[in-house]
Amino acid sequence: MELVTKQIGVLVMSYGTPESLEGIEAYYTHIRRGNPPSAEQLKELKDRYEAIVGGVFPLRENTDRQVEALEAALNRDNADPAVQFVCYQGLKHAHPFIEDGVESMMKDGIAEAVGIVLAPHYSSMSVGTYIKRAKEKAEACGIQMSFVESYHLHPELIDVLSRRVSARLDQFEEAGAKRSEVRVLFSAHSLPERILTMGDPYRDQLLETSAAVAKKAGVTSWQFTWQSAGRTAEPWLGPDVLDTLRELSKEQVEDVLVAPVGFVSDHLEVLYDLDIEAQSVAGELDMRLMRIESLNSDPAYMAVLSDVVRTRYNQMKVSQL
Ligand code: FEC
Repeated sequence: MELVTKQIGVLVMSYGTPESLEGIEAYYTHIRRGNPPSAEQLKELKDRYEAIVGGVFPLRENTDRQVEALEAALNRDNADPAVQFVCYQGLKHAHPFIEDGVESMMKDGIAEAVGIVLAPHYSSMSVGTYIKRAKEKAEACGIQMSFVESYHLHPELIDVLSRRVSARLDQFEEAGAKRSEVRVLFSAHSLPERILTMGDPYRDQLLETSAAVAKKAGVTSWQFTWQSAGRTAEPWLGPDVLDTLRELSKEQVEDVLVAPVGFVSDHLEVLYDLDIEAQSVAGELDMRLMRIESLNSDPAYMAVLSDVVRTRYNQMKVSQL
């Protein structure tokens, strides 16, 4: 058997979450670009974390599992026995930071790498900022790194999301609802409205994913809505999911399925903003609300990531010829 002659680094980037309740202040300060939150803001965020799972931070474990599963998938799918993929974690707002992941690569002697974010849609305010930081650090470390910018229409992503939607629609049917009368709400993290004047592809990519999933799952009654808008003075993209629920109630819609296609893990924005906050508004409106299961480390999602990383690596090799 041929020996591995080259290790390719894969920087797997994710949002990051605190390690404990005590770590929330530093985390929140980092999100706010070094400005500490007020006591009131801090308490409000702590309360949300405590509400989801008694102070446990599921995003950390989910990201750990995703990184491990991606490395296994990459090396299983890889046809070149001389190449081995090694994954490094790089978080946006927590340890190990993006820069730490790149530095670990350098210490391990990695010369070539691919970077990918655990978020399928590109915005200069989301994925773009991860890439900028990784690129700067990779240049300083002498690592040649190229990046996957988005994978929002990957056929296997559309496939696995549409299966998730269909599975929940089956449950609505079992509970006595008419499949065609369930309103499917595709959702994603809101961003400041100014991205629209910047020619940012974020909204269009999200609409494309939603339309493709709806088509594949045979859903005709759907719409897109935003969620989890930041608490800042400037306007954020809307309508927000809570307002959308109130509007749907006026239209006499009784059954709603939320598909947060902008997220790939169970974390605060799903487990609190949808499962607690939106669920409570739905309860007040006498609506039945369900959510599709998150992808987490589903092998189908790992296959999507493995495919786009290997494709990017092959393109990088070709450009070197
Ligand atoms: O479970 C967890 O611990 C972390 C959940 C979490 C995810 C997440 C994903 C995204 N965010 C995006 C943009 C922004 C912008 C601001 C902002 C603020 C917060 C705050 C918390 C938070 N985000 Fe987040 N985000 C998560 C958590 N996010 C907590 C601070 C309190 C609050 O506003 O709720 C505003 C920053 C500012 O103040 O200027 C902008 C985007 C995503 C999805 C893409 C990605 O994963 O990177 C975009 C998960």
